Amino acid sequence: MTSPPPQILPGDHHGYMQYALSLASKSPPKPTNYRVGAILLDISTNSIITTGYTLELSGNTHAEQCCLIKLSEEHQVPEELLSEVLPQNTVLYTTIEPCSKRLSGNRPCVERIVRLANKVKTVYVGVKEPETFVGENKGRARLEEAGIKVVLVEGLETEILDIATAGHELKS
Ligand code: HJL
Ligand code: ZN
Repeated sequence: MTSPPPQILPGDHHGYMQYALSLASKSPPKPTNYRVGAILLDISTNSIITTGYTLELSGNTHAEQCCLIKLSEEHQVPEELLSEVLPQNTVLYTTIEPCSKRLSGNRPCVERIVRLANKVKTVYVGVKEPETFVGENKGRARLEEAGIKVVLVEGLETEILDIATAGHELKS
């Protein structure tokens, strides 16, 4: 379990990104991916729906994917049908932009989020994905095509990338 979040004021994107970063720092380092933290927030009530970080759950799991798997287990609803249980105004905070391609070939997080586009209105990202693993990430464009707004929250880039690449031999 994560420790309860500090009270973050509605619209404090920097505050939520900082909290997502604290989640990322719990992720075990792995040279072939990034340590990422993510939060799903109900903006109507300013309440956290769920959180996740890279490799939090067993298997090769991404932060955003962990958020969705945890919610799916909680509600006993398959991941692809989560839009049935998500609040009307859900937003996602993630320290690195959601992936559009994975070296492992697993389903990219962008596809998982696009399935929930009628509920997930905005994705706040702390940095664009560095090009180390999969070249240019098409995540932002794919989300925007699906009508999801993508907003870069500035100011934590250095810390986000430091935590994301901790344990990597060749830092990007
Ligand atoms: C995001 C994560 C995570 C990445 N990106 N947004 N959240 N690990 O939790 C993106 C990176 C992939 C590699 C390797 N990382 O993770 O491109 O093995 O981790 O499927 O492409 O792919 P796998
Ligand atoms: Zn991903």
